[in-house]
Amino acid sequence: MRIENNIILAMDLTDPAEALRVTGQVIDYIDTVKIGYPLVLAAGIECIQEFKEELQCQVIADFKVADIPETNEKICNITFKHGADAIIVHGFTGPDSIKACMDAANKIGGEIFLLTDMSHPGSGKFIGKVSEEIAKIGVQLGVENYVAPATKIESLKSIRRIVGDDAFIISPGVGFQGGEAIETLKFADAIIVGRTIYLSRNPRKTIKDLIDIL
Ligand code: NUP
Repeated sequence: MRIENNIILAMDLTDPAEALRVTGQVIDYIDTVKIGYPLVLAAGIECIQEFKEELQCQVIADFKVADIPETNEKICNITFKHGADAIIVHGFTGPDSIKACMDAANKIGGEIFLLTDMSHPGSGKFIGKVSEEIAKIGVQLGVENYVAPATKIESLKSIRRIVGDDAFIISPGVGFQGGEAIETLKFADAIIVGRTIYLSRNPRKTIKDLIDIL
């Protein structure tokens, strides 16, 4: 996936009109928006198509898919049918569950991002302990895209080492969660930024200033 300016906006505002308005303010600078449960549960899954049509952007659905293979397949099919270009999938569920998402994506021409480790402090308790194994399973399955945390540079680095330079890594946790953009982009292909942009007084200036330092 090619991502303009290596920045993905995480749009987690829950007022649908506001979400569209604020995204519209920065869309000159980016072409990829990540939409997850906060907005989709508030606005309905049709918001994916609405964003794509109104803003001409790519949409990554952050549904952290984590079920049995048969259910994962259904979740992916519905998500892609509603216009998502890619979907984020948990890796801790194991290879069969991941594979079901890959198959669904391949059928429809969509992409999956495999979530290897998470950015919040509590992630050290469980997922952080198996993140390298998750990345290795991804490599064995032929997964091309990964999510790894900006708040844990050592984890991001080791995941990059495992998945290789040809893999595409996107990284959340820059800004509000403490991750640093320039350092993160040494190991990731794009950063995911939410509150720093959408809660800013001037989202357009904030994103332009961020791009200027990258
Ligand atoms: O490990 C993860 N950390 C994380 O923050 C995996 C994620 N998908 N996210 C998401 O990235 C989170 O749900 C939010 O949508 C975005 C980060 O937003 P912010 O902390 O920049 O506001």
